[in-house]
Amino acid sequence: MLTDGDKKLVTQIWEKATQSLPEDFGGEALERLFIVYPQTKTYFPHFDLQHGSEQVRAHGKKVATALGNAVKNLDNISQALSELSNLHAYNLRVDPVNFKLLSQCFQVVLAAHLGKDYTAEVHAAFDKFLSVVCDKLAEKYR
Ligand code: ZNH
Repeated sequence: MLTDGDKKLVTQIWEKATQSLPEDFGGEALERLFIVYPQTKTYFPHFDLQHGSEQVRAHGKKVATALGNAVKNLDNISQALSELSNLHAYNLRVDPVNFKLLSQCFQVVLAAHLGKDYTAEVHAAFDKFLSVVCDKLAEKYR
């Protein structure tokens, strides 16, 4: 569970990220995902996955927007992600282990851009947040 302190840190760092990171930082996280964990590319046979791909950029934006929506609904993440959880479980059938891999990539992107602002405390809070997101996204897999 996220404490009030975690929620505050998550909200603050997300605000900083959306203000100061390149607009397509979600795409950057996806690009890392595909390079570091190439097995994840199998879910995107219909995408151009080369560096600079417009599809990856656009998809990264959707993923980042969904995360931003979860940040805005920290007291109700489950409901905020309910539709996406259905989509991933029933339509896309993404193995939930992959959610953790993408979370790692988001953390690296944030740390790389935010530098010393991405303190250990912020890292811990954001890690907790992402693991709640992963749990919620995997909730329908039963
Ligand atoms: Zn996912 C889709 C989010 C993870 C795969 N996604 C999607 C979308 C979103 C998301 C928002 C869109 C939807 C619509 O359109 O409606 N994801 C997300 C999140 C996460 C994720 C938030 C975490 C964190 N995914 C993931 C992973 C994977 C995936 C890990 C694999 C690897 N997704 C996917 C796919 C899709 C999606 C395949 C579809 C795409 C297209 O477009 O086709």
